[in-house]
Amino acid sequence: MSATNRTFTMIKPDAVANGHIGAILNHINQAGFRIVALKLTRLSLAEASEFYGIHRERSFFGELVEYMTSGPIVAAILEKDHAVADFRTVIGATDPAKAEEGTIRRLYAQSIAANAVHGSDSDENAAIEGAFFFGGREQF
Ligand code: 3AN
Repeated sequence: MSATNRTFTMIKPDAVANGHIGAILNHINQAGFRIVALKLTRLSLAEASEFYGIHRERSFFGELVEYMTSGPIVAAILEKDHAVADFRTVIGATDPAKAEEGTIRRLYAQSIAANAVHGSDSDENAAIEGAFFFGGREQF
């Protein structure tokens, strides 16, 4: 997939369980992102460990993997100019208590671990993360 104008997101287990899929997808569309790929799925322990491999040495890695496998998630590839940076603005800070008013995490997140959504932190990771979940025929 082409980088620079695409990012990858997950609606995390807390937000799915709390019935926020529709509101969050609407928020994403209203912010000007086009949905390129979309699925409801559940990560295995092995998949979550691979996806978050960059955080393997962090103290919260076990908690993160356990949490991300606790229920279904929505995975999506999103398209917009400056997608990675603009989506980070739309979701807000990692800790929802520090996230700006009106951001997805401020509106829908529970805690720093259960923080409602993931957003890629670079074009390179957006491409890797999108390819982790979606084949070419699942991207539109
Ligand atoms: P972001 O998702 O804002 O880029 P990262 O990359 O620092 O944040 O962290 C990845 C994920 O790890 C976060 N989305 C969050 O779910 C979890 N996480 C980060 N810091 C903590 C922490 N101190 N305790 C528990 N989970 C954390």
